[in-house]
Amino acid sequence: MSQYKGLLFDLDGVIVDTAKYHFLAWKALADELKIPFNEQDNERLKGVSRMASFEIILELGHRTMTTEEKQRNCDRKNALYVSYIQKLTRNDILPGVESFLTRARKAGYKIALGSASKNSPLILERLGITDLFDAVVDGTKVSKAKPDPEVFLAGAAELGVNPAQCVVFEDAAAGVQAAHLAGMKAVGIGDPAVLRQSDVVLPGFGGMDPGELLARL
Ligand code: B16
Ligand code: MG
Repeated sequence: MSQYKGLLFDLDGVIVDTAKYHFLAWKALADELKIPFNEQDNERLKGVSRMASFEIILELGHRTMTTEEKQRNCDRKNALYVSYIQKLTRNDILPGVESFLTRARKAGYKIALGSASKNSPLILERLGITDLFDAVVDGTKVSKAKPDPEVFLAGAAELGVNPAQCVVFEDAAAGVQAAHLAGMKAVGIGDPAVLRQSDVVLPGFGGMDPGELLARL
C-alpha cells in the first residue's frame, strides 16, 4: 500500500452527475423570478452551498431579498431537486467509480465522502453505494464552504487518518483548493483547464487502478 491511507470523494460531478438536476431546479426558480440564468452561470454554483448558490443567482438578477424570502426560495428549489434525484439509480453512477471504490476498499484504503450537499445521504442511498463509505461528511456537518478545508479535515478526522495521508477527488476548482489548504493531494476529475491546480487530472475513473493512480502523486 502507498503512503496514502484515506481517500476523500466529492459527490456531485465525481460520483454522479447531479449538476444537471441542480441546474434544472435553479433554472425553474430563476425563470419564475425573471432572472436570466444559463448553464454557464450554473458553473459558478458547483461545489457552492445551496444558500450561497441562490445568492449568486440574486446577484445575477441585481436583486435583494430578506433572509426569510431567500430561505423560502431555497426550500422550493430543494423540493424540486429532491423530486429529480428520487429517480436516481445505480445506472447514474459515473463510469468506473464503483469499481474504483471497491478496489480501493479491498486494497485497505479508508474512504470518505466530502460534499457540500445536504442531500448526500439520500443520493448515496438511491445509488446503492452507502456501504462503500467509512465516513460521510456532508453539508449538514460543516458550516464553511469549499475552498475552506473544513469538509475534508472533518472527513480525515472521521476516518482517523492524518490529512497528509489523504487524497481528495474533486471536479470543482474550489474543491481542489480546499484539498490543498487541508494539506492533502488533489486528483481533479474533469476539465484540465478548470482543474489546473490539481496534482493529477483525469477525465474520469474508467479502468483506473487506485494503487497505480496514487503512485503518480
Ligand atoms: P444541496 P458537491 C455541491 O455538491 C454541488 O456541487 C453544488 O452545486 C450544490 O449547490 C451543493 O452541493 C449543495 O447541495 O442543495 O443538495 O445541499 O460538489 O460538494 O458534492
Ligand atoms: Mg463537485
